[in-house]
Parts: sequence; structure tokens; C-alpha cells
Amino acid sequence: MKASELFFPTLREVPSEAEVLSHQLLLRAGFIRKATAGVYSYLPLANRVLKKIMSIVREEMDRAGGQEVILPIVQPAELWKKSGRWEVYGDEMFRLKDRHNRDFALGPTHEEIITTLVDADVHSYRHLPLLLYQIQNKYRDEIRPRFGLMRGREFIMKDLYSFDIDEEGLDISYHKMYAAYNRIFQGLKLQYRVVEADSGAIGGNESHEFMVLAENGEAEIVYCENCDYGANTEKAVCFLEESKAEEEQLEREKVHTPGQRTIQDLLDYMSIPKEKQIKTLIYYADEELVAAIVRGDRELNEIKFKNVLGCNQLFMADEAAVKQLCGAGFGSLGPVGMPLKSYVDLEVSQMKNFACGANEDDYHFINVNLGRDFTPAGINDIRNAVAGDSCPVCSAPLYSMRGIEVGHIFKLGTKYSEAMEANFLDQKGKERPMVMGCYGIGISRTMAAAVEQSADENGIVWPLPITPFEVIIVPVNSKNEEQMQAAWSLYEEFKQEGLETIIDDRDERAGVKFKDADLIGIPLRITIGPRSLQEKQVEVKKRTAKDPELVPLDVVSSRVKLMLKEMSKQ
Ligand code: 9G3
Repeated sequence: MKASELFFPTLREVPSEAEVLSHQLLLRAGFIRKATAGVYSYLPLANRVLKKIMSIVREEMDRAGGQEVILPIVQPAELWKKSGRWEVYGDEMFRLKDRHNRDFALGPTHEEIITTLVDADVHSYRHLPLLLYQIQNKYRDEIRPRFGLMRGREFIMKDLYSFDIDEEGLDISYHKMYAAYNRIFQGLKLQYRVVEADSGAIGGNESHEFMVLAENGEAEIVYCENCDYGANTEKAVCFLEESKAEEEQLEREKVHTPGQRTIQDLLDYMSIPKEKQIKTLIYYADEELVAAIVRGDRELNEIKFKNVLGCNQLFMADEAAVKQLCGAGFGSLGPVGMPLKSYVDLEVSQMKNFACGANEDDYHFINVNLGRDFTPAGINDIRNAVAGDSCPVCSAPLYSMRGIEVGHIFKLGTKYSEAMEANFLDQKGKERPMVMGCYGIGISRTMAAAVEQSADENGIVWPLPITPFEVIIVPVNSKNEEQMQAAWSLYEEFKQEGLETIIDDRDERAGVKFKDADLIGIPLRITIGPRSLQEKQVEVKKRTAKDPELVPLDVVSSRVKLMLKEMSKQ
């Protein structure tokens, strides 16, 4: 490909709306352009990367027995009403009407569609298991589309759905996908970890996420170096440490704490360590107000809390409502005399003589004790795991890291097959619901995650398996005919050899060409300058290396092929 003809409009400035590195670099390097919030055009370089990712994904899905289909993006409301999810997803669904005023959604996912499809045409155990997948745009009207391709409103997903006769069959399908996903992310040459995850609203009882490791990833994971355990902190089980020596219960006191509202305030004001305080948070669980209580230095895990309550919606209460019911604002709340049901974290059940708000503005209690001073409605694991917590499998201390969720697999069971009546006749002629799993990979997000993980201060560094081009040939002076001729003849040779090559034939200064080559992240750069002609040598530089190596002109293509081969093994 000639750079002069390639559509890659690079930008010198960092676009101001781009908060994260991958978004900045994909815009600057001319890979993507925004059409509207959370909706992007993929330019030729991005298209090449996406096609490579899709091809690796396809190969593994096919190998695992998946069959590719294309399902409709325009989905009738009836199917979503049948599963009960038309109401659940609210504004997150892109909804539209046809000319007859009938309701539709732009597909945010395809459980309803595919289950209906399979129901209509699969009736016997003899036609199961069945694994169907597609690679296609999905639509979700995110409240805050952010971070470019990381959280788009239109994005490309690979979604596979498995249909089995029983749980045992599901285990096999799930394991096949688990293994296929590992091969995919290894094949993409990304650093990643598999972690246990929450199933969320989708239902089901087992789920794993594939996380590309990146400092600025949205998700936090904990993992054990001693055993294989890893989990999203949304999911990670917090164990109760062995209780320390019993502490004698002291008499509760009410203290005047004017203007002291936060955990930090109380630490500064009265030297009460954060571990000797509790935090009281008020939430609406559907319609009911409830209190969640965690140790002062911990974070409430809203997902765990929601799972404990079993409610549909959970959101923080506004201060006005809280004040009316509890008699105090956010900074002075506590469980003693609280008129709401309070749910405490496991860890709090072990605390003695702690401090909390007195439900009266500017007052706190000290030496509060659970049981004596208040009775919670529940004691559960409702906090976020943190580094240093004990591994729930082997008790070694956990580490934490950030990551980007690029894959997610779920055991669904019969939730959707029952709702959509996807039944089959088993060997005994008995009708049973199919047992399902669903398995997603964010294709466009994987591209962004690859940028996020490997980029440096000069631009993108593509992993070899998904680079848009393998080599870029840069003649230093485009006005020098001999240099250009050497460059063109090398370009022709590379093409013959099947190397994916760009020749930078633009009438630009060498510095501009080098900067662009680095920015778009091509793994190997060949520089043709005066020396190439005098000494019959060219510079070959890896994108990640500081210095080039000199290679005789007549062996460049074999040297380049060898280098690419070595790089593909690393
Ligand atoms: C919706 C909307 C948003 C959604 C969903 C439905 C997330 C929804 C979960 C999944 C699960 C799996 C198939 C591939 C693998 C992941 N956000 N989920 O179901 F209506 Cl608006 O999509 N689906």
C-alpha cells in the first residue's frame, strides 16, 4: 500500500475529548473518527486490525464447533416482552417504531432472538448440542459513552450461544469456550487473566471474564500468586479473618462532632482509626430505603449488596429523603436507632467499640457494639475485596491489578429457554428446556485494549498478529530518484514475498514519516537513505527498539521475514 493513497488522516494534537490513551491514539493515528457520541467510523487501518482479530476469533469458534450465522439487528419488542427484559433495560435499549407503530429494539445482545430461532427448528436431543455464533454490531444507549471504543453505544461483538440437553452438556460447551478464549487471547498476543465474575442481570450461575491487563483498565481484579484464583473485585469473595483477641465492650458515648462528616474527618478530629469506624450508606432497594454498613476504610460492593437484597434496582438515596427518615444528613448516620433495616458487612460483625454517626447532625457515638446497640437485618459479605485480603481458596494474600474486560462467558441454564419455550424431546420422549450458555468477545474493544496495553510515548505498538501492516518502507528523501527507486524495488520484492507493506512515498520530511510510522505502530520500519545507495545497506528498526540494525540490501527481505518469525514466537 502506498502511504500517499492510504486514508489515514493523522492529527498532531491530542483531541481534547479523548480521556484515555487508546482513544487518543486511535484518533490521532487516523484509525477512527467519531460520528456521534459513542459511535465511530473505522478507517482503513482500523478495518485491517478488526479483520485480523475477527479472523483469529472465527478460526477458534469454528474449531470449537461453532457455526456462524447473522442474526437481525432490528428485533421486535414481542420477543423482549416474552423474556421479561423489555421493561428491565429501560433507557439502555435503543428503541424504535416502524410505520405501523410497532415497537422494536436495536439488538443490544441476541439471547431472545437466537432462543426463538432454535425453538422453532430444533425439537430433538439428536440435534443438540448446538453452538451458533455471529460477529456483528451491538447497540446499547449507555448513559455516559466514554473512552472511545471502550464504551461505545455501537460496537462490534462476537457472541456465541450454546444449547445442550443438560447441565453436563453445558459444562462441556462452557469448557470448550473457555479453552477457545484462552487460545484467542494468546493468539492475539495480549497479556490477560481469566477471573471469576458476577453474572449480573443476565442470570445464571457461573461466569468468567477475560481481562486484558492495563493500568487504566475500568475493572479491578484480585488474584492469587500461590494458586490459580482470580476474580473481579465485584465478585471476589471476602473471607472473615480469624477473630483477634476479644476486646471488652465499653460504654457507649455520644460526642459532639461539629462539622465532622467523613471517615477522614473523624480520624483527624478525634484520632479514631478508620478500622474503628463504620460507614453507613442509604440506598433505595426498589422502593424501600435500606442501610448498608461497612468498615470505615472499605468500599461497599453494590453488586454483592444487590444480590443479598434480591432487588431489581439499587441506587443511592438522596440526602433530603435520608434526612427526613433518619433525622440527620449523610455525615452523621449510623445504625443505632436507625429506623431502616441495616445490612452489615461480615467484617463489621467482628468489630468492637467502633464509632458511627448518631443520626443527629454533628453528633457521633463511640464504643458502639453490634448486638448490644443495634440488631442488623443481615450480616453478609458486601464489601469490595482489596489487595492483601486472604485468597478464598488457599489463604495466601491476594494481589490486585486493573484490566479491561474483553471477553465474558456465562452459564445461563434454562432462564431463556424456559421464557422463550425452547424445549426439546429427550431420549425418553419427554419435553425439556434446553440448557444454554452465552459467550461474548468485544471485538472493537479488544482493538482498543491492545492499544491501551502496548502503546508508548510515540504512539501505538501493535502486537504482530493484529498489526494493520507488518513493514513500512521509508525513503528519507522522496525527491531523490535513486532512493525512491531502491524503495520501490524493495516494496515490489516484499509484495512478492507476501509481506504486508506500506511504502511511505509521500512528499514529506523524513521526521514526519518517522513520526507517523511510530504513531500508527507498524512493527518494522525500513529506512532507505544515502547509505543505502553508497554501501548497499538499509536500516531495519523494530518499533520497540531504540536503534536500527544495518542489513545488506540484497538480504533485507529474508532478514525481515526472519525477524517477523522470531517476533511471532515471543
Ligand atoms: C440489554 C441491554 C444491555 C445489556 C443486556 C441486554 C448486558 C445484556 C448481558 C449480555 C450477556 C451476553 C451474549 C454474549 C455474551 C454476553 N447489557 N447484557 O443482556 F437489553 Cl440494553 O449481553 N450476551
